[in-house]
Amino acid sequence: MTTRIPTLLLTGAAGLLGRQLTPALARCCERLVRSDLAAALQAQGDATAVPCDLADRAAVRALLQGVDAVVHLGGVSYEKPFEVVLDANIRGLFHLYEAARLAGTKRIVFASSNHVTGCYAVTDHNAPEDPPRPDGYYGLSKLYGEGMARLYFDRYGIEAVCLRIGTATPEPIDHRSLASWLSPGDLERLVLASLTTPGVGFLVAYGCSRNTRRWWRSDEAWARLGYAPQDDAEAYAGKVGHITFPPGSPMARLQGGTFLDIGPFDD
Ligand code: NAI
Ligand code: 15L
Repeated sequence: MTTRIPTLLLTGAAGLLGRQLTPALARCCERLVRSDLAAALQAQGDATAVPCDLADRAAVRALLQGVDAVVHLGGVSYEKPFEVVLDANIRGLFHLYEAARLAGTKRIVFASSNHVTGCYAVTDHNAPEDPPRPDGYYGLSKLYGEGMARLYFDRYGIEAVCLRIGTATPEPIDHRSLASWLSPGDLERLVLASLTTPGVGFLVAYGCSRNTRRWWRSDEAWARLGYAPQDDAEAYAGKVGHITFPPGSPMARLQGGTFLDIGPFDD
């Protein structure tokens, strides 16, 4: 993979991170194709992107035509009932990977999530190779996405970097994110490294800054990517450190935070 990608597809382009990453992604390719749900694009007044529902197999096949690499951000980004997660994150991943195989796409950078391991304790220091412990249907769907990426690398050679992103916000928002924060600058560095590092094969990495309080031991994966985070949430400890969850609650005990307070979804 050269450092300047001929055609790069960004899904979830109308979302928070999609909008944030667009300028940097545009610089690292010859042609950036941005896509999202029609309604999301309309809400942004965005007429230049390609509307596509990931649940629509034919539309996803058309979208991937001529695409060399993908930054896949599209999908449900929060804990929801299984049926809500199903179309975008389960069916959608299948459609994306099948379309990528048919189109000869070389690499997919997948926005996985820390919620793949959200049931680890806040006192744990887990690494990508430790057993998954999803904290809900959303986290489980991201684990499925990582499995899909592994399968399509092993069988069809599509390179994959699965980024278990922490809390990607302009600044840390609470006590929890003093551990999980991924700063905007580090997000950009991590995604660009995931796209352009040669011979990456298949890799799962956590996505956080060099936070003093970080839970995740991702140094090996970061070294393979040449990702050196530059920001530390500790600088915000005085500002947000007092924003905590009820002591002893699952939110306070487990890494997934507020997601542990959502569900079960009884009819
Ligand atoms: P977001 O919710 O702002 O953006 C997701 C985009 O996906 C939305 O624009 C939405 O319209 C689109 N989408 C939803 N269903 C779709 C479908 N069926 N077909 C096509 N597009 C669909 O989320 P955000 O914050 O920008 O996150 C981007 C990705 O990164 C998501 O996959 C999320 O799960 C992941 N992530 C984000 C984190 C964060 O801190 N923002 C942390 C961990 C993971
Ligand atoms: C995620 O996976 C979500 O997409 C994002 O909205 C945040 O909640 C983040 O995790 C987090 O854990 O802070």
